[in-house]
Amino acid sequence: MSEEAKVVTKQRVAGRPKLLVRQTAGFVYCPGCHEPITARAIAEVLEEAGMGDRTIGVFDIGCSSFLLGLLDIDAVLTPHGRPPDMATAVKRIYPDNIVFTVQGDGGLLSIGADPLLGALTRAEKITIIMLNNAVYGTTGGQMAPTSLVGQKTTTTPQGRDVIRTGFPTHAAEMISTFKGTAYSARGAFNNPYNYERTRGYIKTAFQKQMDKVGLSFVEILCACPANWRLSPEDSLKWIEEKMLPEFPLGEFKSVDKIE
Ligand SMILES: Cc1ncc(C[n+]2csc(CCOP(=O)(O)OP(=O)(O)O)c2C)c(N)n1
Ligand code: SF4
Ligand SMILES: [Mg+2]
Repeated sequence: MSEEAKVVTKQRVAGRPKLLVRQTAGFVYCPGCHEPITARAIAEVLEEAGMGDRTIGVFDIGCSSFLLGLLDIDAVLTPHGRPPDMATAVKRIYPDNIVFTVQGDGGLLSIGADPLLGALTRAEKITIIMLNNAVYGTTGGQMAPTSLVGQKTTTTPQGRDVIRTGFPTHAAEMISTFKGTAYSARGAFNNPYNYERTRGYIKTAFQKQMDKVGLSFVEILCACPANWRLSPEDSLKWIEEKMLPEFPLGEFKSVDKIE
């Protein structure tokens, strides 16, 4: 083997971030679920910033709560919907640490709408990460505020009907309208390019918090093959064809100062 080839062979292109806990006793997530990818993105960003020992994650009840076991950082688990309240307290006690929440779309936009509104109104210097899988995943795929018009869920078996149940909530756009919001973006994990982009959004959101600008928010479109009743591959198509037209990706607000 030539010297050049040896270098290429040894070059490491991917690996497990140190803050990502090796799963030895089985993996709780369903095959094809995108939620655990969030842990990898967070671990990579924190490792790069050298902030692993100065970050506190606040986790909600829901499938996202299992991220707590994937990340080697300090963490709190709250009652359902309460992470913004808990994160407010934690951040005020540890103002120089990164404090973030991870919540489902149900946990943030319906059950937890009140804590969200409070944190937005007070312009808390926390980061909220919301996993949008268009259903209540944990409890069996009921309609969430983000369910698409016509989407069949266990509580809308004929499809979401706008007369009875209204329209999907666009969290990233809504949160960007609050004065106290420093950053709001929407990403997805449906392909490597979008993974990189979304990791960048998380990095920027944490940076806005470290710069003490205001509240930062990242919404992430996540496949839930188990409740969508699709294969992991067809779930990627569903994101591409159904979710992306309704929930466009990008940054909706990014400011360095709130005045
Ligand atoms: C106050 C309260 N209401 C309802 C529940 C039941 N519950 C647990 S998880 C969940 C839905 C979670 O859905 P979502 O937040 O979208 O997270 P996902 O599982 O989809 O990631 C519900 C309704 C609860 N535990 N506590
Ligand atoms: S129910 Fe859905 S969100 Fe929960 S682990 Fe399974 S695929 Fe993921
Ligand atoms: Mg959900």
